[in-house]
Amino acid sequence: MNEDFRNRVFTPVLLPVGVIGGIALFAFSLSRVMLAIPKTAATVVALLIAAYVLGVAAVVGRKPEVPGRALGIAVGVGLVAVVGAGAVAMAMGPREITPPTLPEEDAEVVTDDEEADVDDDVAIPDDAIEFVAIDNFYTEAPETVPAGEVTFAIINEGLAVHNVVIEELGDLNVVEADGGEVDVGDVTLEAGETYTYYCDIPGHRETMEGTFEVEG
Ligand SMILES: [Cu+2]
Repeated sequence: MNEDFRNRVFTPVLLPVGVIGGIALFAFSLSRVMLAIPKTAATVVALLIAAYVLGVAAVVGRKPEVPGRALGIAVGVGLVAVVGAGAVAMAMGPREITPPTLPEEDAEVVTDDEEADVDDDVAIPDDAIEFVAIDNFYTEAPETVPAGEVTFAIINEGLAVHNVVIEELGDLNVVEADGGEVDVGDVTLEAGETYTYYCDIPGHRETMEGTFEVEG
């Protein structure tokens, strides 16, 4: 190499640009390879490359005994190999990357916007007056009820506990069920009366209150 060219162009410009470009090309190609091959293979490749880099470093450490040309060839061969593999990998495209799967949610666990499955441990008589509750509303409640002794049933499709309390009967708690549960209870009602029912769980009455009339 011409001495003048080496001092004015090669050492200050071409060498650094070449080294930086080579590193960038190496990193890019390697990333393509890593994305294309299976995970376990990527680990093996990474180990091999680490070994290769250590090998080159060891050679550099013994540089006085190793001709610069041999070192250049060793680095060049490694670079060409990785870049070549990178080109192949790019042609293949990345492997299917599947996101880590979260553990299946426990079927028993329900989130706020899901309704609990009501289990029917308690049998509801056919003639029962049904109240269906969620958090915090009655989605079903009677408007008229027969007089005399009647059976109330609460079907709690919410998560919180809900009940049906009748104000005119000394705030009698007729039925109460935890989330996903059912409860049945009897109550005696006067003909022609209007009763106010509500849920007496603190804070619930605001949205869980209504009236029904007893047939007379
Ligand atoms: Cu309630």
